[in-house]
Amino acid sequence: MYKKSNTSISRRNILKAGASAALFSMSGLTLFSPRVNAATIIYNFVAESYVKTMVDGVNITAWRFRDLDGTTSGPGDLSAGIVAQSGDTIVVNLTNNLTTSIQFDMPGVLENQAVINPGASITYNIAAPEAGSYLFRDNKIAEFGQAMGLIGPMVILPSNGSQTLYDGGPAFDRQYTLVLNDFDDRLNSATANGQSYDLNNFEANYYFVNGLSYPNTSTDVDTKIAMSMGEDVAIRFINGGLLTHSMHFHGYHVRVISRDRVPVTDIIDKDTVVVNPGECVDVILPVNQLGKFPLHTHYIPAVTANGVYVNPYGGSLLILDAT
Ligand SMILES: [Cu+2]
Repeated sequence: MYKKSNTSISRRNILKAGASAALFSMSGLTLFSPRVNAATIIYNFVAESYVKTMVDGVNITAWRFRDLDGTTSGPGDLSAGIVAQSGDTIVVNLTNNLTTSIQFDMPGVLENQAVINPGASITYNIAAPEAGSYLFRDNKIAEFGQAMGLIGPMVILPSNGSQTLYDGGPAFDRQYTLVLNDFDDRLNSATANGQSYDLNNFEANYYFVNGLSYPNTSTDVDTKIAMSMGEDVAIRFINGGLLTHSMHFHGYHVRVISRDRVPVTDIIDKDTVVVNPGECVDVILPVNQLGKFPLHTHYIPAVTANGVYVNPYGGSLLILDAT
């Protein structure tokens, strides 16, 4: 993939996957209207088991957070996501519909919370923190819930309504949120069958951006990075998985603005950005040429789907499309 050219992404491949839902954008990430006054925003989430169809047609039992209100779903194939302004009050009503207990967790915001037993609900009143990108997840058995898919993004915009990555931070013309994670289908199968699985044996074979694998990443409006010449595009990488991904840009260089909301002071132009497990990395991509280029992890197994490489389908690879 390192030298892959845009011409190898065929029009046929791009079109055949069809259109996917765009609820994170539709719900307000890209359409977010800045407010002068703080608001209270209510999210009604469940944690549940479901069957997720992989890009190669294989069905896998997974876990997810799902927004019961539907219209406020997560980006791409993720079914829960939070968007608010700093200073808002975020109310999360979370019901655990799994048969095992969970522990809701937002690193840096909401930690060491009470366990939610099967069938139980807990309401969290969260003061929306400083602007930036955040991960929420299950932390009951560290990493296990994440490996099953219990993750979601939270995007906090500045309280002053400015279209910047943080208060006083760099402005952007449009923004995308890319949540990274990975499945080891043996772990999913064991869990579905009520068996335990040793995370030391975790070896992923399906890889996702916003819950999608290539080529479905290239037709989803939340996940395909559509850009216009001259824009500064903000990309928020949120790694909800167990693997480190070095996200590699073809065609462009980006500036790393912050890691876990800590501004990066020594900003240089890079074509590869490391995103560690649990980490949120915000970058700005200045669009200085037209064309279609891939953005993919340099952890090469992760551009496959159960060992199959890119054609006809793959993993954590998406398309940058500047028109
Ligand atoms: Cu490449």
